[in-house]
Amino acid sequence: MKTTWRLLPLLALSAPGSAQDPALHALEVGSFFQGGSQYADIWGDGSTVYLGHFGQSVIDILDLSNPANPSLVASYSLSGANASSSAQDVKSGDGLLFISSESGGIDGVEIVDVRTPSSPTLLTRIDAEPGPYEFIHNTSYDNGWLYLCDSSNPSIAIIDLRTFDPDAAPATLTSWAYELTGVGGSFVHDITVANGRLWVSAWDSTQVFDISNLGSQAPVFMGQSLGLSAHAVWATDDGKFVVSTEERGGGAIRLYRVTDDGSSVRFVQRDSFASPRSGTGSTFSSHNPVMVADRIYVSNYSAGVAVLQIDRTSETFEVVASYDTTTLSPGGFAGCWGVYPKLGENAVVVSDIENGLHVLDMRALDLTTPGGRPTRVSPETPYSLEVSVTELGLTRDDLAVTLHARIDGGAFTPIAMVPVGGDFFRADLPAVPCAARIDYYYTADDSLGETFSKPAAAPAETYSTWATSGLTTILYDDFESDLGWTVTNTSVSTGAWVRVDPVETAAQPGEGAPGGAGPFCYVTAQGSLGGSVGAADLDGGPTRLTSPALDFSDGDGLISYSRWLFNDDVDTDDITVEISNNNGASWTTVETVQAEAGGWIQNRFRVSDFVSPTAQVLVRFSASDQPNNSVTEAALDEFRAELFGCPVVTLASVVERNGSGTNPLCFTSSTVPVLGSLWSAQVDASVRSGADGTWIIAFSQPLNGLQTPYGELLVAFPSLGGAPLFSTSISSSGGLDTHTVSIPADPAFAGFAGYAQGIVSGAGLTLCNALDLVLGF
Ligand SMILES: [Ca+2]
Ligand SMILES: [Ca+2]
Ligand SMILES: [Ca+2]
Ligand SMILES: [Ca+2]
Repeated sequence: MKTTWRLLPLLALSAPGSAQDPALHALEVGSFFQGGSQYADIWGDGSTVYLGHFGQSVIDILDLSNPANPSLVASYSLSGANASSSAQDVKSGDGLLFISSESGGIDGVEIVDVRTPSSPTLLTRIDAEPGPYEFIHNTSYDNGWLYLCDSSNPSIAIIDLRTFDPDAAPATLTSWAYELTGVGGSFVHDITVANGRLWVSAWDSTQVFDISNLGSQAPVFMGQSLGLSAHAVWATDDGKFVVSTEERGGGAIRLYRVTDDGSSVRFVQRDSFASPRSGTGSTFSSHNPVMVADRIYVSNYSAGVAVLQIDRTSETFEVVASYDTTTLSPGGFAGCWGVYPKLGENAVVVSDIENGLHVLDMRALDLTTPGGRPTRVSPETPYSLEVSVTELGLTRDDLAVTLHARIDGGAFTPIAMVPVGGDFFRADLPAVPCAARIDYYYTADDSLGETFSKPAAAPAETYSTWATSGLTTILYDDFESDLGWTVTNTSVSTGAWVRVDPVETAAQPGEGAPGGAGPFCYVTAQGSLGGSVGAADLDGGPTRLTSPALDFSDGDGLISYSRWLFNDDVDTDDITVEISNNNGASWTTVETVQAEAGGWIQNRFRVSDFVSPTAQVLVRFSASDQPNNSVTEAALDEFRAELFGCPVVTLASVVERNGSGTNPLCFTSSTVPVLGSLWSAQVDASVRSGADGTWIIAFSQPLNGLQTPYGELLVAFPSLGGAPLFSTSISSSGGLDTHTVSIPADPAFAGFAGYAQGIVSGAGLTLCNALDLVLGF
């Protein structure tokens, strides 16, 4: 059964028993299948597709001028020494087709002239035998250089084809310009070229060599990261991000950020994607990636093809499109073998072992936030956000780019974004009170009404920011020293949390999370140099790592950390993150992390979203391999607990005070002294016969209990310790006199206290009650 996202209701009616995932932003527009064959790798050039056969020495050459109707123009069969090989991997360039012919015994590469695709002609056989190149499983061709990797030896051969003339080609080639040996400890499975670097999947590691001066200088090793069945590798054009697929039970695709100083390359793993999390079309492994800009098209056997987009802000990736090519259930080498997206988003070609070529329309709108995303925004202030919406074959509707925001978990409000030039659109997040949380996401429609979101899984996933005028650190721990964390273990045979400068294994990071100054972090048992991946992983559990007490008695705040989970068989092993506000008497779950193949991922949350802030907040991290049947590694670094900086808002107030109660109540106010306002108060002259004036006097100190001939004095004259603040007077005719006082607009006066007393004069004085004032908002 084939279906698409546009037919989702039909799928829902007919889905029982199907093992095919619903499609996401993908529509099958064409296909090609001839019975009696199994298919393998796929490549393309212009409007030509090369489709390899698995277990046969045949390459189908198809014309894709009409993506809806791929037509077979030729089938090229290897002959002679390669006639019984498996022509399963294929690359092309400069009118040449490079066919790897891996089989048991006679192997090599054929260079085929495909300048006229309908009449492929053998030019040259690269005879890789005898010699170190027993099995050529893959090639890579770049700028006249052909790279061969040997899937039975840790070696790479590089052949100079810069002057190769298809009109005067040699029948055989038996020498190479460069030979790399000892590339990893087992064999080399795949190679790609980007940014002057050769990226190598050496099965036990992903390695990189400098090939920027290949004309005059042999490749130079620059760095590596350990892997577990590292199968295929691809780098972004700028060489800043690299993905590696691992072909094994639970095989995943890993994302690395790499730093390249020209002489060495350092890998930091930032994310991973294990395709079983995609749903019904789960698979035993990822397979082959191909990148276009920051989009990774990756085949995943029985889960079909997925497109992951790198988010450079968080250095993570997410699934933005997918198409399941098979109804087969998980179970080994079945389903989607390869994908080639470089013929255009409207004709992404995908090979499926059992059912051949699928042509997919994967045109899209590409939403990114190159300006970043704020951790915090100022309270009571709108915050301007920008999103970039790039057209990948579709036409953007400029009137349908929307920011969706909600405050403290309420309903999402759509806010229209306005174009501000280029592909950018802008809108303001709403002004919110201090300590509020804003969740938000973006959507953009194409001209036909299909909606694309960022994050892609919105609104189930959103971005968050918090309103605060500052953050005060309660605890920052990069684990370079012991700041009082405790470890407790239940049924742990190996793999208890330990704070170390970690030794890299294929499952455990070799250094702490990005951001810290030093290398230390917590891991589940230290690895040993050269040790096996399972020698010092977690067995049993949980092992629990609990923070020291975090004092949130001054209010709400944020907790953030970077965590790592590797679980080779993608079972229920996890890290559970919990928070307590009663010193550990009870716990509330913050997140449960599963199905990761490593990567430093940062999480940040607001304390009050889980518990009321107190002086006894604890956070704990529990990791398990339970039952003990997996290579499981957890790690923790860059822990931070921070208080919101919310200014105390002082409200203006007036409180009546009358000492011993002997004075008449003749001084009142119905307003409060708000900064920047006119405060008004009334003095009632009728309490004294013959009154001719009313007064208000105000000092910085109150006074109680001093009786005078005029009544009880309730404010402190300077001789009694107070400072004069203001006084007013009105000539009275004996009624109720209204006095007004201008209150400064300066916020520095917020909280300022004054003590005022009313007085009626006329042949003597009558002291009224006092009013105690606090200036404020
Ligand atoms: Ca650290
Ligand atoms: Ca370990
Ligand atoms: Ca284990
Ligand atoms: Ca397990």
